[in-house]
Amino acid sequence: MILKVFISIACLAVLTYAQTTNFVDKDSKLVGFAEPQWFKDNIPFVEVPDRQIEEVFYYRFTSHKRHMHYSGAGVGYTVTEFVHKVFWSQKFDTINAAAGHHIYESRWLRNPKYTEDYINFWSREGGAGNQQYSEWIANAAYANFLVTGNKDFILSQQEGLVNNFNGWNDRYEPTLDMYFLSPHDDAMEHSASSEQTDDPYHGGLGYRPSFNSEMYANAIAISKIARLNNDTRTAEEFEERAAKIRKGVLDYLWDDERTFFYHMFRENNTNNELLDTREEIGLFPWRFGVPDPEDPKYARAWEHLFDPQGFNSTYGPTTCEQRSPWFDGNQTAMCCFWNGNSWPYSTGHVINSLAAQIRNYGTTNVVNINTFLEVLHKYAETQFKDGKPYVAECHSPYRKLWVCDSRNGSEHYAHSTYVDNVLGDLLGIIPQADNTFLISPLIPSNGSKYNTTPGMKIYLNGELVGSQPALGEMSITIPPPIVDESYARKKVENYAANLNGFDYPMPDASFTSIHATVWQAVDGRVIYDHIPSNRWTSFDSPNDVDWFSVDFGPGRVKTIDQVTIHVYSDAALGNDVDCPERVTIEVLSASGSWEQAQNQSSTPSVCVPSDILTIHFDPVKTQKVRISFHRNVQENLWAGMTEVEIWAPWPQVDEEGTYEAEDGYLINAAITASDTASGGSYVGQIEADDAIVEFTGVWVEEAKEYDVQVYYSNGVQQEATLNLSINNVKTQVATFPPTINGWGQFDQNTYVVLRIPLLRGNNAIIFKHGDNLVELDKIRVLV
Ligand SMILES: [Ca+2]
Ligand SMILES: [Ca+2]
Repeated sequence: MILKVFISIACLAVLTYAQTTNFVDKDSKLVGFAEPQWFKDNIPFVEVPDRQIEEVFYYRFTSHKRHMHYSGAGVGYTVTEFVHKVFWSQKFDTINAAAGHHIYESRWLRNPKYTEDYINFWSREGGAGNQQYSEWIANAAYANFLVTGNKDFILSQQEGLVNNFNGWNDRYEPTLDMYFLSPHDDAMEHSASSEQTDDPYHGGLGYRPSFNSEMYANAIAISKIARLNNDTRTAEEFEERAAKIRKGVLDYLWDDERTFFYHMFRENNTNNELLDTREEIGLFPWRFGVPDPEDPKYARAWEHLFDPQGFNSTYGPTTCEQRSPWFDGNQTAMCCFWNGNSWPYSTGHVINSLAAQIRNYGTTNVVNINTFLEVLHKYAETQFKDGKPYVAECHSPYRKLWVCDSRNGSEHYAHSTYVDNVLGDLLGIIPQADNTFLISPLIPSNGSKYNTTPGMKIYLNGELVGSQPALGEMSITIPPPIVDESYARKKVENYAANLNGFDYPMPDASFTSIHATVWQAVDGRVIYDHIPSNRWTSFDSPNDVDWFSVDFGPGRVKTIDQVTIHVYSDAALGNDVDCPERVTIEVLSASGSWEQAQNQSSTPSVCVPSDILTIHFDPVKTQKVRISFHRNVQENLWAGMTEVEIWAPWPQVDEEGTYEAEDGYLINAAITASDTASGGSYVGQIEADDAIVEFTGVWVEEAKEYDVQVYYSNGVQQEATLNLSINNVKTQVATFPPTINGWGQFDQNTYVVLRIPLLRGNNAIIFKHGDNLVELDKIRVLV
């Protein structure tokens, strides 16, 4: 194979929509894709002779996109695991179990906002969700920095990442220098290490090679970030912590006789005996650099990956070795058996580890480029269903069958790495902290393509900048990253999104099909599939024109100039929803009547099914927007959309540093109109114990303490308090004396000043219910 690397495409270190070098016919790779332009704007394009590896590569960007979840103005994007909310998910429907996988996949997208919003979420807003399951978020955040080169951003995340790390302190055993948790909390319910306990679903507490390697990697990442921050004290502290964890794993979890890393029970195990079964998690440590490269004994573990009695099966590694009495290769339960099934979550890790073995430890009698390709190919081949690329929760090791594959639930499941296996492992793009581009492909040296001489060539923005006759490691100097300093600052946000499914922004429609809901059109998810379903449609409506409206909230008037519709169509499937004939926008005027928005035009001019339709109009101030869908009556088709977005400047305030309470993320608190309130409304009824008013996206350039004015009312002659959480890092209690004007009344002189430590970038200031009642109008950060 001749390898050409197209730097402007492959090296996303350049945070700009730079000139690109095009060898790949992009359109041919995107046939049948919804929103093809998004992929052209965001993904690297590759060609791989292995058809399945390539098909799954492009598919996995579509599956990732389905799970990119716009979570609210000021928050931006998070990533979900399931296509719909599940009861055990945490804030903004997130689950941290695969957050590391999500970031490793997402780091290859050209627009850095998606990944940086998500990292910022975990480091400042995730809260208790950060310790719901084992995680390698700090490691992944640093890996993202290596791709983007955005140093300011990663430095700003240090305190939050340290806070997350310390959130695990109560699960650290100092006599062993290792962390413990149950298999369940390591994302593995029924498994060889849990079936042997009194609680086969969760399993007992234990020391696991997976989680401890992840915590080692998190500590290393924090130490590297601290070094970049010139914070020697933190760097040394985390280097020391990392060294201890690593020693713990090597001293206690490795078995010289059985040549593998094992789970070790914490309870009733005075002799520190290791599990009787090899589990796939024992192959995770290599990708995180835990085994000692000087000691050849560790490489023997790889023999078990290729052993038919070990992990080797038709559709990828089994979750535990097949010779184990706990192994079950014929599991048919839809959920939660990790004692046999092939599991993308683990396979992605194992392929990362296999590539790390070849690059950092060396080839062995069983590990080489050819066996690496076999394992990667098998992983790609596994990700098909009915002849099309597909991923769900778990796959049979022997049969062409997705075992855990719930309808309208685990389709396109976002719980694993694959894109990173292709770009980072197979093609060997190894992002560097400095301005070099390092590539070290794991590709056999044969084949021909591109009408050129054999070997490896690197093109940078159209120019040949590196060439060598054979495949192998190659490094070139690249220009420094062009980082838009203000990029991550929230300047334009979507005012329509409401992932809670209640209160404001509130959707409504003149008619809604029984197969759809209005809420799914504002839930931040863009999913064009028939199943999983995520849409509003007017299917079966008796009307020729149906409207869909979005109400920002009582008194909450915003200046807007566009509406973006993600057009749903199932006409190609023989169903009856397709592009409307025409879409018009009306806005609610100050006098309460509906008026046409002025000078409406659409991009594109003609609606394209399963794509974006944007309606532009003259800027107008309104509290409520109505979209009229003129359906295609002639062909008897109805209208539909998977999402509507109203992007507009954010925040809309007169003074720099001001954020309206009604613009925040609210739980059990009510937006209320008031003539005296800033922005036309305030937030009251902060009464329930779980009530929160979160000011999102509060931007400061510099990490330090700020005076923050909080404009409020307290209508009774009694002091009130609210409990503050600042970025989930710091907490304090704020006291609000009675106000003279009474409830719902505000003025420029009635505020308290809080001294609040803020971090560089987007901050989350969360007010929670305290004693008595307070109504909040706005805050102003004095810069
Ligand atoms: Ca949606
Ligand atoms: Ca207000």
